[in-house]
Amino acid sequence: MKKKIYFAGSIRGGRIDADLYRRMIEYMQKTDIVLTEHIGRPDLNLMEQGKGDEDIYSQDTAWLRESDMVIAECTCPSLGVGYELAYAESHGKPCHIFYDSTKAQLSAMLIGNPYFHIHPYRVDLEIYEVVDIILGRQRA
Ligand code: 6K6
Repeated sequence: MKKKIYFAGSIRGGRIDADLYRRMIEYMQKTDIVLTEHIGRPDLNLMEQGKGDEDIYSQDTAWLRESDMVIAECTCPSLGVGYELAYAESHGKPCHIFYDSTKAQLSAMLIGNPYFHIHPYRVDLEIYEVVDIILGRQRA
């Protein structure tokens, strides 16, 4: 059965890592469903103009409840992603948090919470190895 993944990444917190989000989403989509594939889109700012904040909140919280797990990329700090992780925790969803340890220090409110699975990485390649394990994929 395909897993439903809620991918979380910064939007209003800054789009510096948008291309990394896109690569991670495409990698997960090889075998599973990413409910939030728009997070990796380069034209997201344009799309954002047409949507109200209340609609965004109710759609995203519905997707969080529907998801099998949350995978968050947290190198670029985002209030929205922090909120989503707390929301996912309160609904018992497994949460995997990636961050580039050469560029960022993760908040103590995430790294200090044993509920979260924390995955620091130094090069992007390490992300994909861990994603394979999380998604239960066989590696050749
Ligand atoms: C995008 C595409 C179409 O419409 C949009 C409008 N914006 C958002 N759409 C969906 N989710 C959003 C939007 N803005 C924030 N989020 C959610 O919050 C995402 O799931 C991200 O993981 C997180 C980012 O929060 P901020 O605080 O960095 O914006």
